[in-house]
Amino acid sequence: MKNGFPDKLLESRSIIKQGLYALITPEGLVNNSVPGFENCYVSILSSPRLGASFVDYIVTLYEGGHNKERGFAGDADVESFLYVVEGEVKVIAEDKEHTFTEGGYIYCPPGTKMFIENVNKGDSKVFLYKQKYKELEGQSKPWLVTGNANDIEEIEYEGTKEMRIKDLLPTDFAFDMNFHILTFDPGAGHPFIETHVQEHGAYLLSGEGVYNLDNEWVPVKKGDYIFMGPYVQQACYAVGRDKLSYVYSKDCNRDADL
Ligand code: UGY
Ligand code: MN
Repeated sequence: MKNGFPDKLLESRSIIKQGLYALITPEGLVNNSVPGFENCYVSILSSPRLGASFVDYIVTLYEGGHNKERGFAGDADVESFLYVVEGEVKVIAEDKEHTFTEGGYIYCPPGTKMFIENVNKGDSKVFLYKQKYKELEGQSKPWLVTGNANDIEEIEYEGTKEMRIKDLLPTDFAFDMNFHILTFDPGAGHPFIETHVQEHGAYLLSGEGVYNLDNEWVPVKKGDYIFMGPYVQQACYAVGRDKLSYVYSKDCNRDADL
């Protein structure tokens, strides 16, 4: 449910550039009825319709909300990932039960479904992802991974101590993508404007900043979502008093297709 009739002119910070980049702010999100999700507010963020090769979702699970019957993803060639933004969720995958609080995450390899349930007294919020897994000849398959970002040590990014990264998944060729968390101290920024073949879907966990997307500087803050397509220029500065941090996906460990 949104806020009813507005008392001001309608406005939006969202920017959509199909295939290039998108900033999607929380005010514009709508509920998508996705089979399997019960008592949840599900917003599809990136998708192939936007030009992404993956699908991202931000899902609020209301008290008792779940996807525990049909399950999420799990097609033979589809891998998936869940990150808990707030609350507490139970996930059953490969017949094992896991409970995750804020910062908790699970990666499910191709063919593994996730059965998700909110076990918090109030709402829980999760960032979800799925994409087609790209096999590598002679390489073993990826495996189920669980963890909590709060237990992972930060590493300086490209020699910048004010900007730090965490790798959430193993750096192993079995995996064709990784999830990371980048954190910027107030005033810190990328050491250079990146231009690379990989795509990102990023959910802002804290802080405020200005983000360079295709050489346009746009204000961003906690709760925003950014899609960055292949080769789009990208970098940011953290502004304000809090650290800016975001969790994001990045394809890796594979050659470019011809
Ligand atoms: O890993 C990355 O490519 C990351 N530094 N990109 C980004 O923050 N936009
Ligand atoms: Mn990047």
